[in-house]
Amino acid sequence: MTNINGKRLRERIHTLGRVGVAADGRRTRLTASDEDKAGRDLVASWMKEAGLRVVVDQIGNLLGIWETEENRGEAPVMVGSHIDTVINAGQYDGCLGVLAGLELILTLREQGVRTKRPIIVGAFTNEEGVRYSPDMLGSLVYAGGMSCGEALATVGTDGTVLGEELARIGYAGTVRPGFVTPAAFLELHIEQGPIMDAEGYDIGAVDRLQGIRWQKVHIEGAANHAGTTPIRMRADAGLAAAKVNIFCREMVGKSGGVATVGTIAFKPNAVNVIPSQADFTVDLRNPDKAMLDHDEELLSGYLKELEETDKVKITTQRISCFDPVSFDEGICRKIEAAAGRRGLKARRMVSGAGQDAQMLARICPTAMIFVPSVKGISHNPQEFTSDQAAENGANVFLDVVCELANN
Ligand code: HGY
Ligand code: MN
Ligand code: MN
Repeated sequence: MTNINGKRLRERIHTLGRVGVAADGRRTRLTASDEDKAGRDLVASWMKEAGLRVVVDQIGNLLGIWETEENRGEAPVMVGSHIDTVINAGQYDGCLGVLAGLELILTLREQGVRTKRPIIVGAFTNEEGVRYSPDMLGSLVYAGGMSCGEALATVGTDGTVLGEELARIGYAGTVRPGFVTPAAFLELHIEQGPIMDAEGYDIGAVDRLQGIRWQKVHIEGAANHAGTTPIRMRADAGLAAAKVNIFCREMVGKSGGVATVGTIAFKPNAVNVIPSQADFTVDLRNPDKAMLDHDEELLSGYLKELEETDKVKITTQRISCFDPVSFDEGICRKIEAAAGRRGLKARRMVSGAGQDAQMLARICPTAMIFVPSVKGISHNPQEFTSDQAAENGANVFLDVVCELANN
């Protein structure tokens, strides 16, 4: 049984993890930022060092291709994830999948193993969707779910244009996204939730992924004096925003979904002025499409009610809309069997997070492998996966990719 080089994988996770850490210790590599460039440059250098053909496509996806004289031209097995992060992020989200993908190729080359199919490892652009939305943008374009032109024209939360920023950091590639359709796609990722850690599982065979809906909400009220304005005369955009957040929490308590108001800004944002404007985002998710659609309808109805009761005007803009996805049953069985051969405890999992795999599933048989996140913490610098857990996942990843690349 071939094993990956655990020491090299660990070192690279920590080396990449140091990229984009500011003086205050916060790690942030937002898409197409200077910090993202630094991460991309590092991973591209490792891909080159591994002897891969490095390709950047027009949406900035960074791809390392391992092909031989014998297998050139065969549909490849693709692995990969992302190396962009949220704000003040952990160091495993996405990065583990990219680095373990590179590691398995390095291991196979070093052990003189040859596969019938080429293997490609990818780092997809803008998986997190914090600066530009929707999230999973690079893999969405790669899978043909959005035109490259439209994606490149996306305006970020900071007013920048994605295509211009990719050019500025030197990652405006020339190759058409989707230039090759994989025979299969497999992504290794941390669970980012508490289940596997709490229940003592080593490997998650991810067979489903929940649906995601993101929307921007703008509430227009009336600025007025915080002291002199009687309650009955207020059109308080800030209060209305708070009511929406509570409504969403109560709504998903009934539907079995989750809701998050992750960003919010008031205008004029002064301690003694009733907010005239509130701008915030709502992130709704549910593994059940019908429930998710219903929650969206309930929220839309509530916003109309709120306009009456709170004397405000409310407009919304949808910025992400992805239905739940089922992954490939055959690959999930391979993951479970490979874990069993290694004496690792495996269970089926549903991904609560959006993933690049959900986009690749549109064009080829796809699945994911999860490894545990201690206490389920993620999108937080406390995010942690033990060296052994990462190595277990990377070895099962290696086993399954080998099977897929030789069938
Ligand atoms: O939002 C998500 O689920 C992912 O981290 N982009
Ligand atoms: Mn991720
Ligand atoms: Mn993430």
